[in-house]
Amino acid sequence: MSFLRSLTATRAVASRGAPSHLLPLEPRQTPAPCPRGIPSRRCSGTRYNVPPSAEFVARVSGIPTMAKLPYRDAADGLDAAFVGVPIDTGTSNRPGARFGPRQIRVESAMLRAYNSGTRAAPYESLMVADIGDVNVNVYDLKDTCKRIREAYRKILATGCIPLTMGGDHTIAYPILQAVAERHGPVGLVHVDAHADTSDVVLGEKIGHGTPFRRCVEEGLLDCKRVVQIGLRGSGYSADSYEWSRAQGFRVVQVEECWFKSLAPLMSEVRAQMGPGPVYLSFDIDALDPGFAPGTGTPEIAGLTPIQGVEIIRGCRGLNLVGCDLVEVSPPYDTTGNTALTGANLLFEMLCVLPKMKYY
Ligand SMILES: [Mn+2]
Repeated sequence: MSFLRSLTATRAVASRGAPSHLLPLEPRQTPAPCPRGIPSRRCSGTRYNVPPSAEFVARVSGIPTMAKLPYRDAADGLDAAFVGVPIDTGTSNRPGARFGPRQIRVESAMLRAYNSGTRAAPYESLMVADIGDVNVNVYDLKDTCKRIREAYRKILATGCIPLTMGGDHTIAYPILQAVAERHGPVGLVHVDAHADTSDVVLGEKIGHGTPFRRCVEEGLLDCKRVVQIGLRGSGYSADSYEWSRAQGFRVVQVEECWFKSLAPLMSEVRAQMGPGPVYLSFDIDALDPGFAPGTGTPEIAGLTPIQGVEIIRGCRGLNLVGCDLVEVSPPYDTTGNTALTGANLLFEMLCVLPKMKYY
């Protein structure tokens, strides 16, 4: 039984009060149009995929796709797609991010269809689905990068905006190769505890500490339109972010974020980004490990989830061409709250994509 058939059948049952196994499946019905100005989970345009509401379909039932959306095996016909990239081969410390996409999908069962804070209606605005995972090579990071680049070329060629579930931060490099191939050098909103601009680590050029160095070398970024937010932790020299600043990046160390709303910062970031294409890369370790302990390289005194949400909501109006949420490591996430936070941040990203309808 397909998602929509199941949803339709369950809705029909809910309205009649009889158990579903006693009733034949009904043909797909057209949901009622929304009364003007009154959004409801039960009524949304048929043009779009709409996840089943937990009012009618048990949250814990079904195969866990991101946000309970239908699964598709390709991006054709989609405006936006959730994609998993399950690797941790690039991780320097705690492993486990290869399980990130799977756990984010499980915890995403809590997500509902509307954004209560911003009144965004993503499933009345965009055709969205979960298109599964890139088939990575867990034995070979360079081959994995090639596979990611090729997979994202195909996704982007359809005009679909990828919302990526990591996976360690290495994946941002091949994703941005594909993004820049399509859009040219992009602006970057990079939220992270670390700059990820190392040159060589243990003799290797590819890893989760090097992606943005590689991106600059290959001209994938419009360096005057790059901001790094939340950077902190001990460094290999006194000025850990000198290289970033020398490229023209704006660096916002975490100390500049403590004890305050980041809404004013994001107003400046929007001015910095302008109308050009922008990629949003959010490492969950930007958040304080008290909130998000399930990650590979935690650093204390980080951002709050509120500040994380402010950053993403502050990207509303930007020409976003792709987003990722990386470094969720379920083995270190004993409560599931890191993956839950990741799922919610991905939903917030969906809710600021271009062409979003807000009530
Ligand atoms: Mn990172």
